[in-house]
Amino acid sequence: MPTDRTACPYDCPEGCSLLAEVQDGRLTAVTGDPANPYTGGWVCAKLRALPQAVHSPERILTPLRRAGKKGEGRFVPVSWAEASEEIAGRWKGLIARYGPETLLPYSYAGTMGAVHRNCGEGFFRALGASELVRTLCSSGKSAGWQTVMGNSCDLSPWEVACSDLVLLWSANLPATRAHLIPILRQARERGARVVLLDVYETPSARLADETILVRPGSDGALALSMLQVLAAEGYTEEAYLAAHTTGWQALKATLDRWTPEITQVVTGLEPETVRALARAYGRAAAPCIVLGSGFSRSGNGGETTRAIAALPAAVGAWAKRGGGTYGVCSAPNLVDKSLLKLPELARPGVQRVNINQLGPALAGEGLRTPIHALYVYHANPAAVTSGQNAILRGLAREDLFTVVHERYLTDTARYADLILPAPYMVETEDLYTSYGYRQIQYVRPVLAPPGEVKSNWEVFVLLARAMGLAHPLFERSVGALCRELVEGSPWLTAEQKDRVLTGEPVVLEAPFPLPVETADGKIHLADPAPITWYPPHGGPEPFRLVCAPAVHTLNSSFNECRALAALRGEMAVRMNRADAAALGLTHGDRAVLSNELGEMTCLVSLDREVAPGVVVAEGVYPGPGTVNCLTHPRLSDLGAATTLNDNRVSVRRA
Ligand SMILES: Nc1nc2c(c(=O)[nH]1)N[C@H]1C(S)=C(S)[C@@H](COP(=O)(O)OP(=O)(O)OC[C@H]3O[C@@H](n4cnc5c(=O)[nH]c(N)nc54)[C@H](O)[C@@H]3O)O[C@H]1N2
Ligand SMILES: Nc1nc2c(c(=O)[nH]1)N[C@H]1C(S)=C(S)[C@@H](COP(=O)(O)OP(=O)(O)OC[C@H]3O[C@@H](n4cnc5c(=O)[nH]c(N)nc54)[C@H](O)[C@@H]3O)O[C@H]1N2
Ligand SMILES: [Mo]
Repeated sequence: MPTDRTACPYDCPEGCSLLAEVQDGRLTAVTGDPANPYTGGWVCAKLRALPQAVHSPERILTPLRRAGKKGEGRFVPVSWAEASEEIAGRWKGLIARYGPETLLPYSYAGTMGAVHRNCGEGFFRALGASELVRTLCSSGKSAGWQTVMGNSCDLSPWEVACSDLVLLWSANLPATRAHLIPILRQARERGARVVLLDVYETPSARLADETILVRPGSDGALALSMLQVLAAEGYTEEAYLAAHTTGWQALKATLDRWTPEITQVVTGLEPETVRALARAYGRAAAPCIVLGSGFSRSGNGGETTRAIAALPAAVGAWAKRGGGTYGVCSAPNLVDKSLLKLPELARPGVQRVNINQLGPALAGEGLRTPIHALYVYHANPAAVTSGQNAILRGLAREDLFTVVHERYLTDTARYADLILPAPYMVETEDLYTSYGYRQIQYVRPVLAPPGEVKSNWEVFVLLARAMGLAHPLFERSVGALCRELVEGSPWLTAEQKDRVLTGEPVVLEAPFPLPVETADGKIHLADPAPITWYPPHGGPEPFRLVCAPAVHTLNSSFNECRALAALRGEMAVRMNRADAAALGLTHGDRAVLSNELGEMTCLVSLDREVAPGVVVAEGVYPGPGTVNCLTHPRLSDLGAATTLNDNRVSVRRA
């Protein structure tokens, strides 16, 4: 069967290269492209189900205008000409009345393609719209890393095979990093020990020799305790610290505050467990921390990342093959996207709205200019963003003109005044760079878009004309933009650029040892102040709610796929068995989770061990009353990031 090259566009560190099998104009199968040495021939269940999503009868194929109440989901087809005239007319009227800041774009990562993900930023900057601060995912982790490591990259995933002690820290490989599993097996075959540090026994426990269940939000205290033991027992590499770090003496002077006995009240861990972990870390030849992001979505997520980032420096792990961290910043920006984002057009002092605070923004809280027009593209805030009830109230506002560019009727699209039909990646041209390793791939469409579907780029070109925007960006083609991005890359050789432009996936090796990319070339352990720990946001309710990724969906993507939804099953929370027993709950019962923001009813699952006092909700389900009705729009300490794992709830029988 003939196949065409394509690539996974989803927001996942794996960045898989794919082969698409097309028969009579239909996508019939998606497999892994062996030309990518990391992701090879294996592909996840989500992508195997892609043909079903692409050819689903539920797809939106024409522009639609709302015909019922907001949220009701009744729409009638209109032409692109009518839709674009209406958008331009409404926007021009609102801009004349309130100024351009009344227009708020809302996008995140439905597609990771360089052109389709980023071109809207240039478009809205050219209009002078409110700026969206896009910190929905792991910006707390990035900001904490940045203070210690600057722009340094960490390991490529295959280098984990050289480690002799792997800590899977807040990372669930079967859900989010499946191609690391065979690499971890290689490491174990060579004698490596693997320890999982999570708040519940995820499927990654099967890959580990030991599982340590930590209290959410306590990881920074745990890391500082490990540093205390390493320093007190002589496991630190003083020569490495002296040559490659600043601030070690200042940090060391604080460590007596963080003995395993003192931090036990925070971590809930036996001091001997922490001591044994620290000693194993100190004795390992090349310890590697595979760092996920769940822990960082907390009020103290940035500072916690600083504490974890200090560990490899303390033992000189970066100087050893396989030592260090994987999962924080595993690829530099291989291409410069300013071509699409047009940062030079950003108006000084323009109104900024944090992506996590859409609910408050739509209620006008803290804004100079009220938002009267919202344009949502490749994002589904009614499902994925904290503060769901406030968002739904905002979206229901009669004086808000909402346009949603989508593939099917998401929770957000239900509230649109106009819906514009969007493509799957097999119908578009784009350039993909993975954030989990150094990979770049240029992709051409393998199918014609169905109906009247238009890509993000095509819509912005159309709207630029309708709005009278004369910027030269919108005169170009996607192919020309991809070519310019590739040709401008300082990371690729001329030969690699040619290979990229023919559609081959190109994977780059990282240098060893990795350069420390800070202004002074040093790792900073006490800048601006020694690394510390402080409590997460918390709240009065007895349980801490943690949101974890589901294996069969990706955020709210793939909710459109019936087969995957069936595999994932009904909405449920996992909890600690003793906690459940104390509430009279058994496996399969229904419970109500509540706090001051909202209420959610779902199944209780007791099939996996969960740290005491924790409830875990995997996945993002459709509909109101889902988990983000319980999560606050509060921001993290560093990076103004989501704190969706830092919320308290009460639990009772339904
Ligand atoms: N199948 C699937 N794949 C995905 C996604 C998905 O939803 N499903 N999401 C995609 C996206 S957008 C991203 S950002 C990436 C990464 O997605 P992430 O959500 O960052 O997932 P992980 O890196 O696996 O880390 C999550 C783990 O952190 C744990 N955790 C939560 N709080 C704490 C804590 O305080 N301490 C500790 N030690 N652990 C904690 C959770 O229990 C969970 O097992 O994956 C991408 N890939
Ligand atoms: N409770 C809870 N909340 C979460 C998470 C969680 O695990 N649990 N995960 C968090 C994380 S890590 C992240 S990164 C965010 C993700 O938040 P989002 O980036 O909003 O991700 P998705 O839910 O995947 O929604 C993306 C939407 O884009 C659409 N789309 C895809 N491609 C295109 C395209 O080319 N054009 C257009 N116009 N639309 C397209 C898809 O159909 C889909 O509806 O959610 C966060 N929220
Ligand atoms: Mo994410």
